[in-house]
Amino acid sequence: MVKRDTDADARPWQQLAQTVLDRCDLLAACTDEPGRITRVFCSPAMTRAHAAAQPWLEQAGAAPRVDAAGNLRGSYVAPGADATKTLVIGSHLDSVIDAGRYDGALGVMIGLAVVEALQQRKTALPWAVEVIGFSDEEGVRFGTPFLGSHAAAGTFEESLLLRRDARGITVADALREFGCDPAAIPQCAPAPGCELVAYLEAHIEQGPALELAGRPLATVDAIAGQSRLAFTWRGEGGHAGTVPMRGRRDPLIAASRWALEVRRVGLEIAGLTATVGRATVDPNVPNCIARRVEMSLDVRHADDMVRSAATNQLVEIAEAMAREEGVAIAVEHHHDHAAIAMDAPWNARLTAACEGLGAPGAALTSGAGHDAGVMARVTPTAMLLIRSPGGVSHHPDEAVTLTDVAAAIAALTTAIEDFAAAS
Ligand code: HGY
Ligand code: MN
Ligand code: MN
Repeated sequence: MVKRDTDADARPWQQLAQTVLDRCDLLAACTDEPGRITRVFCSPAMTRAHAAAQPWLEQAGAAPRVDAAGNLRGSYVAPGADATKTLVIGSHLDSVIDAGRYDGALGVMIGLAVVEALQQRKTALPWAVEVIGFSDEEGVRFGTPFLGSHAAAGTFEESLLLRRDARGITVADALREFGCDPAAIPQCAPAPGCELVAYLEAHIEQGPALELAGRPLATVDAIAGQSRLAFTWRGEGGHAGTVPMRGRRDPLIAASRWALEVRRVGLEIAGLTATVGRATVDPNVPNCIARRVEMSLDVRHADDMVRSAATNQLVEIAEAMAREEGVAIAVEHHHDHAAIAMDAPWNARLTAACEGLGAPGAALTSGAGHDAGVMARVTPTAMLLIRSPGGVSHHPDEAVTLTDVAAAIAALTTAIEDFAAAS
């Protein structure tokens, strides 16, 4: 798609894109679960991913380091650039469980490719360009996402260090085991006198919109807000063969009735997504009535008021159904992230760059959360979404095309060059 007068102009972008895809394949092999891609915060697989990527950063003149929050960072300071000002381009290196190979990793590798392209083109850069592979965007291990980007943005709440994973390990201990010093997390943010000039993130769209529209790329006008909660129902349990059906206090029935309501509310409210993605049953054996059931809830909407009202409605429905079924219920609010708009001037630059590549089109609202949603609170931030063939993500079938990745590298490089020329 890199539309140029001659194919020769497209070749450098295609070569960079091929390297990006090859590197994503190598990172995919860095997994905590052989046979599928799972790479969580501060895990052995993350150590291996850092070991794989550090030489790539080194070769690009972007001195690699791992910061106190486990983020992999490489800063390229061009001759004559003011190192106190930094444009950051990146995404996350962690994954969900049984993930695809492009969610996160592609954006980090595209960031590195842009640094390489800027050097190949001998672009004069007035500021440093830093590539960041954030340590935890998905929140799989500790249930709270964006640990790495909150540290880089300076918005990390110390209480997060006390969060425990399924084995009872705290965030602080996980960082120490990973070789990081949690006490130094404040130093992940820009030092006094230093400035973040912008944050840019390339990311797969993770949905069907671009493929349906026949578009390779899109900017993002806003990232939808998201709420994550955990619901726990408790009942009496008992023997499946001796407890009469009438009068049972079965938490699995209460939870299952509620899950259907989650879908009903999600269908009724335009633009809302409401998802039960995880369910656990205790003791989870066929001849026992459930004693305890836990379900997750993920609610998203571009309008925070709508999201909050829908979340409250689903809590009230859960409580009412628990009373009807004679079981106890507890609700934990794990995470609330407000919707946030992307930077209009940067979107204009990226839109112009996409148009120059023959890839025009309106911005999309991102239902998926991103580290950009954290960075946008502290610096001008923009995203570039890349077509997801099949619209699949958080799934091994995640895909991208070489041509679209080449277009993304070209668009980001062009937009950065425009910004540098105007700086
Ligand atoms: O859940 C999300 O939106 C992102 O993939 N972490
Ligand atoms: Mn994801
Ligand atoms: Mn992602």
